[in-house]
Parts: sequence; structure tokens; C-alpha cells
Amino acid sequence: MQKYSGFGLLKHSLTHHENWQRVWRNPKPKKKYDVIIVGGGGHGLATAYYLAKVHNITNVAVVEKGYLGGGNTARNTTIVRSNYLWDEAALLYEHAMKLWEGMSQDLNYNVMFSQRGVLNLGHTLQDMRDIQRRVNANRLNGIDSEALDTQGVQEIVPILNCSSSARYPILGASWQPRAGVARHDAVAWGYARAADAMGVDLIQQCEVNDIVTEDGAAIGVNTKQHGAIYGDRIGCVVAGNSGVLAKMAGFHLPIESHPLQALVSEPIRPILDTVVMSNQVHGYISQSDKGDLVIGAGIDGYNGYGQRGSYSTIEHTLQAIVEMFPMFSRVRMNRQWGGIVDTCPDACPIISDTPVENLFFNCGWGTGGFKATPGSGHVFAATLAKGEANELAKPFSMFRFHNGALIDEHGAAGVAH
Ligand code: FAD
Ligand code: PYC
Repeated sequence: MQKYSGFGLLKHSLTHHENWQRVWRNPKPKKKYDVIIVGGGGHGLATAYYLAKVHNITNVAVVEKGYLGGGNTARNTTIVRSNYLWDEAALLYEHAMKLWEGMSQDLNYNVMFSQRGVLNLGHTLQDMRDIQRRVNANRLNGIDSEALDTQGVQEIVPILNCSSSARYPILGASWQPRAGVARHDAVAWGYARAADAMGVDLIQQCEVNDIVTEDGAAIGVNTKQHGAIYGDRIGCVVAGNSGVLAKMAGFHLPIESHPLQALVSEPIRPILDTVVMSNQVHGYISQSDKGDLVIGAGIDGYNGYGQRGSYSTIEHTLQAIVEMFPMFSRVRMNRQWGGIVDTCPDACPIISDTPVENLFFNCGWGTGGFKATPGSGHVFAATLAKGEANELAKPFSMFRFHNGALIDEHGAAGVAH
């Protein structure tokens, strides 16, 4: 390792920010593509990557209004797990989990996927019944999942307040050992770099303000910065703005947009080596590799597009954390932020064709889409390549809200919405 004196460090910090090589190109959009993906978050970039890699479709543009991975991908708390209740959701999230397990090798880019395990705590008898039911369902689907009692939880997290005199005593938890966290930016950058290398055009600072249609079919998008860009198929992956894009195309999605907040503390020494979530007391926490405590809870209850949130939610979240971890009461909080999440009535996503031919939507992941990123991209790429839903995506059609085939995952969503 190279050693620098204080002066050397200063010199290098001032001089080494030059001649950096671009990790991806900055192309001008072509007039026409096979596929246009609107939204350069993790899901959009993963979709582009798998279109090129699995389906050999490289004449693809990702059109992003800001910078790549600057939306919810940059704002989420990176919890990855696959312990969902119903077969349809469990299979989709487990598909993603398997891709997570090979992602750094596949992309040749370290996404720092850390399988440190996730605990979902139970505080009431009903919680424990629900946990047992979900663990059983998970195991039937081949997903690693265990039901723990209080002592089992305490062994995994000795610093958690498991006293029976706590206001909401911890009766047990579900435990998924293969679950964990990943480096969110690296996921976006890894997919972007690999997609670009296969010829995908990543077009940043380019906002779509209309869907161009002809005889009821989408033929392109109109953009503020570059005018019309045409495509045979259009995939919208614009978390937080899905309703806005659907309106441009002339239909409604059963989606509400809400702020979801998170915050991090000052960095402290390593003290928490797993992820702890409580739906009942309502807060969740992990510790990043830098040492910050990464904290969040549920959505702010009102609708909105402002990427911030209300004070009362932060206050409530920290009350929950201190209830569970009294020792954190003196840790100072460093930063707080919000993202906008698109929530569906059944807490499951929409991966679907739409009333407009050649226009597809991948949205409604609510508070829990980061964990799905590779699986979502993989099945959406297949859907866009074939022009019809891939097997894993079929149950998530937007038309399930017409025929009533809902998949209620509010219990497994882990975060209230
Ligand atoms: P984004 O990363 O938001 O990408 C969508 C992109 O579309 C954006 O970059 C946006 O700029 C672009 N866009 C929008 N409109 C237009 C337009 N008109 N033209 C061009 N581009 C446009 N999930 C988990 O699984 N685990 C967690 O721990 C977790 N924690 C969370 C914590 C917070 C505070 C938040 C806000 C979310 C959390 N989530 C979590 C949810 C997760 O972040 C999202 O479900 C996921 O990141 C969505 O990915 P995406 O690529 O679809 O969206
Ligand atoms: O879906 O596991 C989740 C989650 C945790 C925090 C936000 N979403």
C-alpha cells in the first residue's frame, strides 16, 4: 500500500481528479431503437443489460431525466430478501436473490452483496402466527427461512432489547440467513457499465415528456432535450413517476405515490452485523460498512412528489429504534432524505403490457423494489424481447386489478404502505 504524508495526501486530493476515463459513453440519441427504456434506475439499467446479454438486443436506449441511479436506487436502504408469502411473489424475489448471488461475478463489478441475514421481528401472538405461516410457505418454495423464539433472536443480536418488560416485547422473528444488503450505487454503475460495453446507449439529462403514439400503438417518446426518439417497443421503469408517464399515454395505473424517508447516523464502530426489521414497533436498522446506522420505517401517509418527508415520521422511526436498541439513544443522526415510491393496492409490482400496444410498464415496487432489481430487469427484458409477459411476470399484469387476481403481500412488505 502506498503511504502519503499529510502534505502528500493534500497534493493528491487536489491533483488526482483529472483525466478520469469515462466508465460509459455519453452518446447522442439515434433517431430509432429496437427498445427504448424510460428510467435509468437499477431496474431500467438491469433491463437494458439483460436485453443485450440474454436476448442479444443491443439497439437499446435508456433515457434518464437526471443521472443514472439518482432516483430511488440512490435513496434506498439496500435490504435484499426473498421471504414473501405467496408463490407468485416468492418465486419472483427468489429469482432475484439467485441473480444477486452471482451478480458481482456476472458484471465483473463488486456490488458488495453481503448476506448477513435479515430478522423480521414478531411482537404479538398474531405476528408469530403470521411468521410461522410465512416461514412454512417459504420453505415449501425452497427459500431459506426459519422461525426463531426470543432466545434465538437474542443470540443473533445480543444488543437488542429482548426483555419481557419492553413496551412491545419481542416474541420471536423470522430469519432469512441468505438475505442482506448491497451497495446501491454499485448496482446501477455495474449494470450501466456492462450494458454500455454491449452497445446500449445511456442517455442522461433527457426527460421524456410524452409518449408518441400512432393508431393506438406507441412508436416512440418525446423528450425535452432531444425531441422525438422512436422505438419498436417502449418500457417505462420510472419509480415515483409511473402515474405521470401512464397519464402521458392516456391511461390510469392503480398507483399512489408517497414519500419514503431514511436516515443515517454518524459512523460508529461495528456493532450490528445483521439487519433487524420490526413491522409492529415499526422501524428497521442495519449498519453500513462505513459504520453508519442505516434507519427507516414506513411511508409518509400523504401523496406527493417531493423527495423529502415530514418530521413526525422521523421522530416515530427513531422512537421505534430506541425502543428496540436503548443503547443507540445517544448516537447522533447525520443525514435524512426521502424518495418517492409508487405503491399498488396489493403491495405487489406491475410488470405488464398496457392498453397501448408496444408500451410496457414495470412499476409499483413500493417500498421494496431494490431487492428485486436483477430479477425485475431479467423478467422485464424477456417481456420486452418477446412482446408478452414472461412466465414469472405474468401474475403481475396491471389487468389483475380488473379480474381480482390480487397478490396481497402487505404482511411481507416489511415496511408499512
Ligand atoms: P429509480 O431508481 O427511482 O429509477 C427510476 C428513474 O426514472 C429515476 O432515475 C428517474 O429520474 C427516472 N425518470 C422518472 N421520470 C422520468 C421521465 N419522465 N423521463 C426520464 N426519466 C425519468 N427497496 C428494497 O428492496 N429494500 C430497501 O431497503 C429499500 N429501502 C428504501 C428506502 C427508501 C428511503 C426508499 C425511497 C425506497 C426504498 N426501497 C427499498 C425501494 C426501492 O428503492 C425502489 O423500489 C427501487 O429502487 C426502484 O428502482 P427503480 O430502478 O425502478 O427506480
Ligand atoms: O422491502 O425489505 C424491504 C425494505 C426494507 C426497507 C425498505 N424496504
